[in-house]
Amino acid sequence: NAILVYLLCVLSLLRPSEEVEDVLVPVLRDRSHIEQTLRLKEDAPSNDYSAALQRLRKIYHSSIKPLEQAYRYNELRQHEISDGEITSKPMVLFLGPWSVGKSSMINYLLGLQETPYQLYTGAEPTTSEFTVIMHGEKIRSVEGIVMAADSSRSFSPLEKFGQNFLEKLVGIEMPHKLLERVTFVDTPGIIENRKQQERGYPFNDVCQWFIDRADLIFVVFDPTKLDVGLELEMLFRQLKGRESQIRIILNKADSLATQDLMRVYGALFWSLAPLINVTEPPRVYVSSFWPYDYAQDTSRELFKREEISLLEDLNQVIENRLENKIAFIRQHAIRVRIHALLVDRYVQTFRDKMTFFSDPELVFKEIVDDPDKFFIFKSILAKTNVSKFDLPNRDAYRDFFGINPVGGFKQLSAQCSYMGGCLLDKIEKAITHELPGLLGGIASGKNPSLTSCEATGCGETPKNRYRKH
Ligand SMILES: Nc1nc2c(ncn2[C@@H]2O[C@H](COP(=O)(O)OP(=O)(O)OP(=O)(O)O)[C@@H](O)[C@H]2O)c(=O)[nH]1
Ligand SMILES: [Mg+2]
Repeated sequence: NAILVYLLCVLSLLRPSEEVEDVLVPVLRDRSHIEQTLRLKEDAPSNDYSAALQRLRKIYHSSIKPLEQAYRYNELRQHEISDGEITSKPMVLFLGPWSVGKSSMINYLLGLQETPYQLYTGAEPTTSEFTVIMHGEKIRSVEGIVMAADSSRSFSPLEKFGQNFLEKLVGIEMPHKLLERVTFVDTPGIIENRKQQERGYPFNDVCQWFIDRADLIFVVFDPTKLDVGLELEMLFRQLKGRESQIRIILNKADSLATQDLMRVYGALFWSLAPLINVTEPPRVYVSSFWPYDYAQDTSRELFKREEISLLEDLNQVIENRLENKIAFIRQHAIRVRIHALLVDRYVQTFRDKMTFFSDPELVFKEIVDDPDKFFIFKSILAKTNVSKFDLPNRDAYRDFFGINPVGGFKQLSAQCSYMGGCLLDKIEKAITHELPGLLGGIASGKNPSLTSCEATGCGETPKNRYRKH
């Protein structure tokens, strides 16, 4: 390799100087609107913000986690919330087919082009790693194994995808005003003819992990290759339920004439319509998100306006980060509560059916095989404030009790202590009073304090974590 590099250096020195001058240097576009729209000049998050985060952490540890542990919620959903996840910055995820311009877009947003730290880009599939670009005091790259081992980061749960995957995970830390507010995640582009096992790690599961946690998901397309294949279909299936986070980007719009662009826009909707199962069409941004000037004779004005709308969208996510986090924890608390109520019901039914002569295994098998016969799920629905859409899959409980025998659980009525009160009461108080109170505190610009649900007018069902404008 050293010889090759040496030869290349010698060759480049031998090239006539006129030839070097002939090379067209691409003109970089002005980036001032990025700083302006994202308000990067303003100060970093205030003390109030970190105080509210601390309060949120405290509510989680005192009111939600004890119930989560008592009923082993983590075994059902594999979603334990770490401190890193509570304090983490909003995450913006870039997905899409290969070579559509995902890495170029991140380079552009962060102004990394022509610097030694720019992400690799190229006309062939280039990004092969899940790359997390985050804030740090100095520029350095962090290996996946290190990121997963550090429990103060929100990426430690990724360890479960195996060592092969950790090899394909990298972090890049750098001091940057925008990264003080958000974290970007670049992903390897989807290649339609590649099978999952060829990657050596569960690509879809990893994508799902990031999709579940992202605050904003940019699905990027290239107008010259709009074919929808099995991989992309799979991706959209995974995006179900996160529709309000999805933004579709028709990138490289400057590579087509306006009329062609219109046709491609129509074709994009046509091919995506069967994949997105919502009544409201997703927001599509048509522009060219790269650092260089738009091609001649293209709709510059439109591209620029589209870009500013996208930046405003991103800014909304930054501004709403605390509200989103609280809503996320509250949604989690609602799920934990329902899980605890269900396990309690299973335990109760089991105890009622057991007689001195019955075989505990057979009795419980009958219950877990057909919970409807014993009105387990129905009785939970009859409780106030439980939506049927929040109920977990009943088959999941067969697996759950396979690992966690029913005899190991106490009933909810026994989960009380003289000093600490009852676990169920605590989580209900968090859902209806404490978390909405925190939200109310932010909304009115006051210091976060405890207010009641009536004062904030909150409902039981969590609102969209993020609303489109
Ligand atoms: N004309 C034009 N070309 C672009 C634009 N954005 C990116 N490109 C080019 O498209 C090619 C692919 O860009 P990348 O940023 O590497 O694409 P990617 O989506 O990260 O690709 P993978 O990492 O392979 O999935 C590069 O040659 C870029 O120079 C754009 O807005 N307009
Ligand atoms: Mg890339």
